[in-house]
Amino acid sequence: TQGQIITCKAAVAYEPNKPLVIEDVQVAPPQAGEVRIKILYTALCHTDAYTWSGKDPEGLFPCILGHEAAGVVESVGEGVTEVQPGDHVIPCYQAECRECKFCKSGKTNLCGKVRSATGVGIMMNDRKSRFSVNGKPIYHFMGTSTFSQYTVVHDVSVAKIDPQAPLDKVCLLGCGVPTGLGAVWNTAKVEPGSNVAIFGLGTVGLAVAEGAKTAGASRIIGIDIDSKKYETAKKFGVNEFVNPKEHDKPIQEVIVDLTDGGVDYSFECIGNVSVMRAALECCHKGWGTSVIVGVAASGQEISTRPFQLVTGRVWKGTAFGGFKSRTQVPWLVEKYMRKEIKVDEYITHNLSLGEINKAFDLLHEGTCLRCVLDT
Ligand code: NAD
Ligand code: AHE
Ligand code: ZN
Repeated sequence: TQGQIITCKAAVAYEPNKPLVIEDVQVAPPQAGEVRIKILYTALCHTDAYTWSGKDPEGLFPCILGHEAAGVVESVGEGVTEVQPGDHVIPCYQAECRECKFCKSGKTNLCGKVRSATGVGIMMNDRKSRFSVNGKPIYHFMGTSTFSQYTVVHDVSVAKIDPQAPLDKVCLLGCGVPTGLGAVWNTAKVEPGSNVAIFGLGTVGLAVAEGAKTAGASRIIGIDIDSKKYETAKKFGVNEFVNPKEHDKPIQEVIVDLTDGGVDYSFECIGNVSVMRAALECCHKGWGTSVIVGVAASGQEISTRPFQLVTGRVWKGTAFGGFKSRTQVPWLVEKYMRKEIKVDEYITHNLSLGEINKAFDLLHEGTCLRCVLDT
C-alpha cells in the first residue's frame, strides 16, 4: 500500500449535529514530513462533540473528527526518520517539533510548527487535505482525524510507544487522561498537603483527582451537579463531594466556608464560564490558583472582579495538561505499563466505528466516561 491511495471506512461529519456517515474514504499517501497511520482504536472526547455541534470556529465541514486514538504506522513520507512502518503510535493533536520558538522556550508544551494547518483542517506541505470522498476533499481535524481506519498526520505529531502496550487502552493517553494528570502535575504543580477543588467529574476531572492524589493532596473536593458521580470519583481520589444544586449559596461560598478561606488549587473541567468564575473565586486569598481545563464555546467570555487577582488569586489554563507530546506520551504509556496510572478504569463502553453515532449519544449520558471504538 506504500505510495498508493488507500480506500477505507471513516466517519464523516458533513454538517453540524447531523449524524456522522460511514463512508468509503480515499486516503492519499503521506508527503514529506507526514505519516500515514492505521488507526486501530479511537475514543470519543467531549471536544469532538463540541466541534460537531458547530460552535467551534476551527471546526470546518465536511470533516473527519477524532483525536484520542492509537494505531500502527502504515507508511511514511520523505524525510521522516523518527518512525517507520510497523511502529505503534499515538497521534497527538498538540505537536512537538523541538525546533520552534515555543518548543525551545522551555515554558510551554504548545508547538508552532504545524498549528496554522491543523486549525484549518489541512496539511502543512501543500495546504491540502489527504482525505477525499469521490474526489471531494474532506477536512482534517486537530491534525489527527482518528474516526477513520487510516489517517495522515504530521511527523511532529506522532508519539512512538512501547509495542507491548494494549492499544485498546492506551488510546486514552491521546487526550483526556494526560490532560487531567498534567493540569495537576505540570500546570498547577500541586504540593503535598494541598486542598483541591475539582469542578466536573467526567474523565478529565477524574484524572485531575488521580493526579492530585498522587501529588499528595489532602482534601480533594469533587463538585458535580450529578450526585451519582461521587461513587466512581472516590476510586480516583475524591474524598469529599458537593452538589451545587443542594445549596442555596453560590458554590464558591460553599467551598470557601468548607475550607477555612478557600482551596489552594481548583480545576474547571466542564467548559462553563460561570463555573470558571466560581472556580477562581473559591481559591484562597493570597495564593490560590485556578486552572481552566474545560473548553468553552466561541463567543463565551470569563469575568471576575480584578480584585480577586489583586488579592493574590491566580488564573491559569492548560492544553493537553502541559505535556510535551512526543516526549511524554511514551513516558505516560510506561507509567501505565508499570501500573502507576489508571487508564482501563475510564473505559465504560466499547463499540465499533460503525456505531459511532450511538457512541456520541452515550457521551451525553452520565454513565459514560470513555467509549472506545474498534475501527
Ligand atoms: P464530561 O462531560 O464527561 O464531564 C463534565 C462533568 O461536569 C460531568 O460529570 C457533568 O455532570 C459535570 N457538570 C456539568 N455542568 C456542571 C456544573 N454547572 N457544575 C458542576 N458540574 C457540572 O467531560 P470531559 O470529557 O471530562 O471533558 C471536560 C471538559 O474538558 C470539556 O469541556 C472538554 O472539551 C475539555 N477538555 C479540555 C482539554 C484541554 O486540553 N484543555 C482536553 C480534553 C478535554
Ligand atoms: N478550536 C477550539 C479550541 C479547542 C481547544 O482549546 N482545544 C484544546 C484541546 S481540547 C482536547 O480535547 C487545546 O489543546 N487547545 C490548544 C490549541 O492549540 O488548540 C476553539 O474554540 O477555537
Ligand atoms: Zn479531547
